[in-house]
Amino acid sequence: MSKKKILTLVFVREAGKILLGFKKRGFGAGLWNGFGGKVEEGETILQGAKRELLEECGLKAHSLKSVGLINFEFESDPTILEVHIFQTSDFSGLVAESEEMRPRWYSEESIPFSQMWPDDRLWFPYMLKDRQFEGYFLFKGMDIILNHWLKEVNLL
Ligand code: 6U4
Ligand code: NA
Ligand code: NA
Repeated sequence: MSKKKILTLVFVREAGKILLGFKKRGFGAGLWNGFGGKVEEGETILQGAKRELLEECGLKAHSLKSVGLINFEFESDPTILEVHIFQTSDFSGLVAESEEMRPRWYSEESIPFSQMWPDDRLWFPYMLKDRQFEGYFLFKGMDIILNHWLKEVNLL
């Protein structure tokens, strides 16, 4: 039996720029990514996504658009990570560093893929074109993709 962990990942975009956070600790430390984490008991996926965004970078999203849904599996680990990816340009607040993340705006033309999860360079093109996708990645360690698929779909 494989267990599932439900996770969120939120990208804030404005005027050709995208907000990324440098993860300072925990899973994926040392990499740039969107903001997110585990959905907690008693909250919806959207509530979890908004909560993590606020906790990690100080911004309040008023609405979120679904971008993608990826299942990640790691060789020799039965846990599947189900990551729900969103984007928003509908937010308020001031960007603030947190214990977990050091935020920074990047131009969409200079996204630091060499310091991000290796799957990101494969699916970011969908997100940047406002297309929705579903996918699956099987990792060996944190660096090697053994298998994957990605396809464009319509999410709610
Ligand atoms: P704790 O420390 O337990 O509070 P929490 O913030 O709940 O952690 P965290 O930070 O471990 O959760 O969540 C992992 C984050 O990394 C989620 O936003 C999903 C994201 N993530 C995991 N694997 C990824 C991958 N291969 N590519 C990617 N993002 C990934 O782009
Ligand atoms: Na997190
Ligand atoms: Na969390």
